[in-house]
Amino acid sequence: MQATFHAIREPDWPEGLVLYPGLLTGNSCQSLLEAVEEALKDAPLFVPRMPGSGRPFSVRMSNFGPLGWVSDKEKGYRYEPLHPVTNKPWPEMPAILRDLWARLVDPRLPPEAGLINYYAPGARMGLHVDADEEATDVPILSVSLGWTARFRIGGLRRGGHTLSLVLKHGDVLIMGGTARRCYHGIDRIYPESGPSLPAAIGPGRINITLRRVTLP
Ligand code: MD6
Ligand code: FE
Repeated sequence: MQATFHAIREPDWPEGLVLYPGLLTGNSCQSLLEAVEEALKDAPLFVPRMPGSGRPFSVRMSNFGPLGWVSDKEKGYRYEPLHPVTNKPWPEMPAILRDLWARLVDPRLPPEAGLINYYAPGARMGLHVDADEEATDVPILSVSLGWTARFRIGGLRRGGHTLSLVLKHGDVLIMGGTARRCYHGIDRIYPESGPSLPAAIGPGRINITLRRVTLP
């Protein structure tokens, strides 16, 4: 797993933002994509919707772990123990993700949600802050797979200075400290810029974010 265990932090990045380029080897990425493919058989991708307007996200989602992030028109952003369509518990968190979290975030406080985002060609994600967790100070760990994305991150308020980062297949990004509370999103994904996802998923990008939701 640690082919290039090299943490990047830059002076102009928000404090607590750390990138590990290519931390997951090709084999780990392949096993993880197989685990995603298996999980999606049981917990298919759903279309999240904006609270109030009911406008669909362009990204489709599923989750690993005891809690999953969901959003719909009526009840908005929240964590739920059951899939919104199948009403079944989410698939178990793969060991590879639990191990990554134990190494990079906290070996004593396991992640409860592993949000799977699937970006088909053209999908993007608007600037947002992840604030639906009680454990607001625990870092979020993100893994990118498939096509490359341009990730944008700003400050604590909307409308300020932002910078962009390229996230590739096998990259791991940690958002802790100040970065945990910064606006961020995905501007775009670059077609054919990385390994193909399994045919059962489709072309594009998978991002998995591991989150601690409840306080111990
Ligand atoms: C994505 N990531 O990479 C979207 N959030 O597709 C996120 O929204 C994100 O990468 C919190 C922490 C890390 C992230
Ligand atoms: Fe986020």
